[in-house]
Amino acid sequence: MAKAAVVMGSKSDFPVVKPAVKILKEFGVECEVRVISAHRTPEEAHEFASRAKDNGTEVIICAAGKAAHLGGVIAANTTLPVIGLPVKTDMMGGLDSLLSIVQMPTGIPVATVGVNGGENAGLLALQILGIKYPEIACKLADYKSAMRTKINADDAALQEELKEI
Ligand code: RP5
Repeated sequence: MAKAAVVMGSKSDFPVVKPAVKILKEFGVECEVRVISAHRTPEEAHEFASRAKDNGTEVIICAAGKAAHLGGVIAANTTLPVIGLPVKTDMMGGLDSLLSIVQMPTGIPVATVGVNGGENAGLLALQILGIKYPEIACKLADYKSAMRTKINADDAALQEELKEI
């Protein structure tokens, strides 16, 4: 069974993280979900990242806000792919989180999704897992096909509405 980890810097990040956990579970992925802070629990962050691969984890999502260093600290201590999920903030709308996560130094990449992009973080993790697990790749193809059907239906409905203007 595919295994992902989803880590957040604070329990207050959970509403943003939830869509990632939900879609990973919908696709049948085992999901370890933790609160670990780069700044407030640095030892736990180091230990978690160092052991993740040996624990069977294959991809890690890290959500954090403000001076959002969690993804970088986790990525510094593992060779697993790390996906950064910036959390919206009151002060800068999440631009602070986004830049803190995405602007990594050469050598320690963190693949970063948009601010509050929980579902996209989950989908990116699934796409990474889909390289190894054909059943996940197959479900992703179905997911895309459902999106296409919906957008085509929206377009058809819009064309009807436009006739009445
Ligand atoms: C970050 O600080 C967390 O990821 C969270 O987004 C932000 C605020 O944390 P709390 O003050 O709500 O615990 O480390």
